Amino acid sequence: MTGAIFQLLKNKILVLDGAMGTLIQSHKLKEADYRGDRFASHNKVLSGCNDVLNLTQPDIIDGIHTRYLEAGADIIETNTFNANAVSLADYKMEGHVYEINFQAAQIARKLADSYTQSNPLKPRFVAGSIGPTSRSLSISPDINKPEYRNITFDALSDAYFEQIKALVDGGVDIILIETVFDTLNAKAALYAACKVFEACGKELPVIISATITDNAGRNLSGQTLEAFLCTFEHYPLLSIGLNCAFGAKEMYPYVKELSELASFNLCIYPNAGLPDEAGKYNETPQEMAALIENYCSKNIVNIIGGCCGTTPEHIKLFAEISEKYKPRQPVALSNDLKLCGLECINIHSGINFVNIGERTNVTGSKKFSELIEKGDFKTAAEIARNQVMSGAQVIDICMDAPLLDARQAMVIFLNHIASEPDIARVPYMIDSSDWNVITDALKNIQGKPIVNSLSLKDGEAAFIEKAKLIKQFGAAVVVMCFDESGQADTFERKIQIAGRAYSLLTTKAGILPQNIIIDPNVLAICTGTNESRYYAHDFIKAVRWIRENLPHVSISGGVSNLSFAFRGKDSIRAAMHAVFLYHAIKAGMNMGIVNPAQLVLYDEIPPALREIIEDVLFNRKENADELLINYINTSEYFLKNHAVLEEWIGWAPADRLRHALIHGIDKYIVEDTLNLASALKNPVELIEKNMMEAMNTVGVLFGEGKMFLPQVVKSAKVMKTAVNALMPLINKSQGTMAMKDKIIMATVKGDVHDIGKNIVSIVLSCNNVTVIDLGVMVPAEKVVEEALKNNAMAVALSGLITPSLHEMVHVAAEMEKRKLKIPLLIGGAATSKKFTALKLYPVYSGPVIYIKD
Ligand code: THG
Repeated sequence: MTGAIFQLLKNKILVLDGAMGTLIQSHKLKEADYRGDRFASHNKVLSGCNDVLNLTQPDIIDGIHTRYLEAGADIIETNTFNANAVSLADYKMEGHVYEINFQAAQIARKLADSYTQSNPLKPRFVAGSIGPTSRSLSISPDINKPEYRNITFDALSDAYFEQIKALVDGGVDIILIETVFDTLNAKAALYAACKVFEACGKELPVIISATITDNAGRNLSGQTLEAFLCTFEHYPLLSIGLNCAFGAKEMYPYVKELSELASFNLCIYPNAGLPDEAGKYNETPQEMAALIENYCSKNIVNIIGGCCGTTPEHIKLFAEISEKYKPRQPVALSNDLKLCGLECINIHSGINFVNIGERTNVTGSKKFSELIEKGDFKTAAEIARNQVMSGAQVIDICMDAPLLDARQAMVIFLNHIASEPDIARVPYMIDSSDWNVITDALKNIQGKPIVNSLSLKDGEAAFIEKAKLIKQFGAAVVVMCFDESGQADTFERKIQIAGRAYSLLTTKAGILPQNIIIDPNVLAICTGTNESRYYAHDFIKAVRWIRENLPHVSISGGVSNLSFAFRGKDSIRAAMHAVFLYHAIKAGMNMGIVNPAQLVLYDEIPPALREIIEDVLFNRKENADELLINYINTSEYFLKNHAVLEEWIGWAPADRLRHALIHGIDKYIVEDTLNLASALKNPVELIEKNMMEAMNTVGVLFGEGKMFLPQVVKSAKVMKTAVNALMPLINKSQGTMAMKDKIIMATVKGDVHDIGKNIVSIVLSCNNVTVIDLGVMVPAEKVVEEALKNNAMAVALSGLITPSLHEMVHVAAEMEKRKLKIPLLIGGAATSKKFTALKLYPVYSGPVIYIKD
């Protein structure tokens, strides 16, 4: 039966039922009805406790299911949304969880079976409804105590276990984890479901359905839809979904987005419109059916149904619609490593390097360690923030220190930073040699983190067992090249262990290769031992072998380990790291634990020093170590130490501006920009000449692999700061000339890049155009609405990444649909003349113009 529904969904859109609560309300039940005979003397008010009705008014629940089955629902939901111990405690009914769920499942089971029997061609299914409870694992209920939670992962998953066990015993076909406002709560539910499946010896299909609570398309705990999806991609869900919160109309852009991303079926069951002033959902069956038909006709859904305010009349129309259209085809799961915190990063082959901030590590930073020991988590969080601001795309968090309760420190720190969106945005790497610290961490992180690390040092059995748990939590994993006989320090040992670990993880633990990160051990060089002369080169050779022989893995390492012999000499260490990374990245290393604030450019290192470092790394000269130490002791580069990195401060303003842009340093950028602009009649010249020249250099360096993406992003951020500082001057230089025409500008949905667009916007402003800049991640519907509302003379779209092209086609089609005739201007790195001509021109009948620069 359970495989049947997967099969059925390949060819058919299935219909889920409508609201339970709305129909219960229509019975206008009184307190005495809720209580029935059974709970007549219960010591707490029961009105509103819909779940208890399974025991006290089973006929009413039976009747509601019957109406939905009659209407044509393929799947009916048990009346158990709040039937867990946490929620039922509000009514002092927590002692009846098992009974309520079992009974609810039985009521639905019997009806579904009898309908299936009477028409075997239309099998009916029962989904056990699991609500989110009113508590959140990711959000503190007390703003003064960001690390505080009113429930733990274990307590919540225990409560879910009890509920799910009863539902399974009662005979449900599907586990439906719905109205997810906090992804960590849903993780606890899925974790419990897996435990139940293990206990019962059978696995049921699972659906997880999120509810979006803001217009940015995020859930309450701040995750984007893409991150929400990424969190569950390790599990073979029957379907991912969206329910509640919005009506079918408002849900459109989010359904579209999920439909383009999800490798699962997609289930939607919106409310009957938005609530009116009385909180009632009034969209009629016909109105809502038209919107649902729009989804079906576009083939972007697999399961349709209704949430708040929907009735059997709605479902009847949905059932008719579902017969007319083919279901959506799920997207193939990619081979890219995807990670997420509140936001998702997709480490595809176009990204040459991901940097992981090393400073939130008690053994790697004295400052961090002191703060954690003092219990000053707030200031410790600033170190995390600094890492992210300096370009870390992941942060490595380590609390392993002899005098610290690492488990406790890890959980407090994680909960603390969970309420800092500019930190929690990025995925975490949990760095510990204590397995308990890792499992505690996994229970306190929403999104998809990296476990750092597993190794074969305790043998295969322990390795596989831990790997399976990591898989269950959906994390990626770093494998250190250690085995039963210790650390791999030669090329041969590194690749032997890497290959062995890869094959065990993929064949015995079911981990996908893209979720494996191999760390071939960066070891300290120049330590005086003969072995250390080979460490760097063997690492780089191992990287190349792994890249060529272990498909789809990532390769990482603790880069700062390399230069331990030069502790305290930060500028020389930074130079060594830069040269090392330049070669390791070329060989295929795509991630590294680094201090992102201290990355320097390969090209900026004095050639003589670069050559000496390369002699050391590749063991090219007998006395290479000596030469390096000599250089350090005598050269200006070292003598100046930090000063060398700040030498540019004495340069002429235009050179300073250029340096700051290329290096992504925002410290003096406003001051320098304003200074230079004040000498110009037309401040725009500063952008057109100096700034664009610097940004072109960044582009060239990036193209040559001499800058990593995070560095480019840092440069772009500084560019933006500079442009913002110029804005008031530019506005002033235009005087009070009246603005004549309006242009709508937007970076399309799914894309956040807007530096280029902002520059274009300034240039246009200087030419007497009123620019209405809608910002980034703008849905097509919004672009068109604003264009109509403002009677715009043109729409200009920008996009930097490839998926944006697809979105632009969508905008063009939307403009055509709404009968716009104004020019559509297209720009941004991902776009081209060819794309504009072949993909956009045919879709839109107004002028379509590609803007190169
Ligand atoms: N592989 C994996 N994980 C790792 C490592 C690795 N985690 C830890 C470590 N190695 C990577 N992290 C660091 C962090 C800091 C330093 C080195 C490696 C470092 N810190 C300065 C020092 O000790 O001199 C601290 C200076 C200060 O106190 O500010 O060098 O290889 N998977």
